[in-house]
Amino acid sequence: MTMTTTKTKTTDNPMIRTLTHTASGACCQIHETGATVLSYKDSSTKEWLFLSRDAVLDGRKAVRGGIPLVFPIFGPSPDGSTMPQHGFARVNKWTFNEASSSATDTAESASCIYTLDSGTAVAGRGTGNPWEAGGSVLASAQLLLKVEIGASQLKTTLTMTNTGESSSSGCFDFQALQHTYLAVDEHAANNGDQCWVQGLEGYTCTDKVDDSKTGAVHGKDNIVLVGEVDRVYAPPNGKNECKVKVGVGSGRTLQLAATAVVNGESQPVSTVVWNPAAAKAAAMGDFGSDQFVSMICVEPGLLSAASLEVGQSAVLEQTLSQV
Ligand code: TA6
Repeated sequence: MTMTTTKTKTTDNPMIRTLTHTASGACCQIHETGATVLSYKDSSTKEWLFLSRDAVLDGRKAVRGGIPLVFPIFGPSPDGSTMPQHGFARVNKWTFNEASSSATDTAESASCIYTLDSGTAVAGRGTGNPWEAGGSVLASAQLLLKVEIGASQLKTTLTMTNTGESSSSGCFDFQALQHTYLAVDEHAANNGDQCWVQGLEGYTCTDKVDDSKTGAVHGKDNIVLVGEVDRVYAPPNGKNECKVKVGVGSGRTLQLAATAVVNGESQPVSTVVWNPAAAKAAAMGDFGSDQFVSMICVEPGLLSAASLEVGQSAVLEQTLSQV
């Protein structure tokens, strides 16, 4: 692997690159599988992201932690399709863009770019869907992730472009989400005073653990983690941007802001809050069974119906910052 000009360097694992912001010392690590940001350490070397101690980092499966990218489906595939849960973006090797003109290292930030062309995706396309390799209806997209870091900010911008030839493939429907795993200090995920989500007032909840709570409109109270939590919060009409504060232990608070634009038009961003709790953590081979107390997933996504015509693009941008 040649040294690049983007202040990135490979680590012991050649699939992982380190991006450094020279001016502040902040740095992040990115795995080529799924262009998954594994780690972001701010200028004080504080780690903001959670990565399971049992995460698989040899490219065989999606990374359990960091910021896996979910595309073109969120959740299990619809009937008839065999595409794995959360789609193919996070399970394929993305290309680091060596010559990327945006690879910069200035006083404010450092950045780099990874890309994936759906036609080169060898995993996770499944059958019975427009992404099926050699299928009759072939959708094609270029995915581009720009990772930008500063002293105490991590921005991940996912751009999705319909690269189909109008003759061979047309419009496709999609969902996209940044499956962000935040680290929680002092094993405090189940301590509502230390770990919480604030800012989803007026959002409508879909509760995948307790269906009786589905449809409720969230009030002013903080969302806290009691047992397994797996909820999708859809914004009220007119509130497209996601902007939440997250308590991450030790009295620290992060802000997570996210926007979505499809073909130039702002779209509503839903927010997923997830913690597997003990039983589900133990059932996942790549999740340290006692580590559920050290993480909270807060995941901004474009989950309402969206589609791209040939040549159109969508952008899902997430910014994590210190409050
Ligand atoms: O984060 C929300 C969610 O959809 C949960 O339902 C849970 O399945 C989680 O994603 C992890 O999914 P994964 O396919 O990465 O094991």
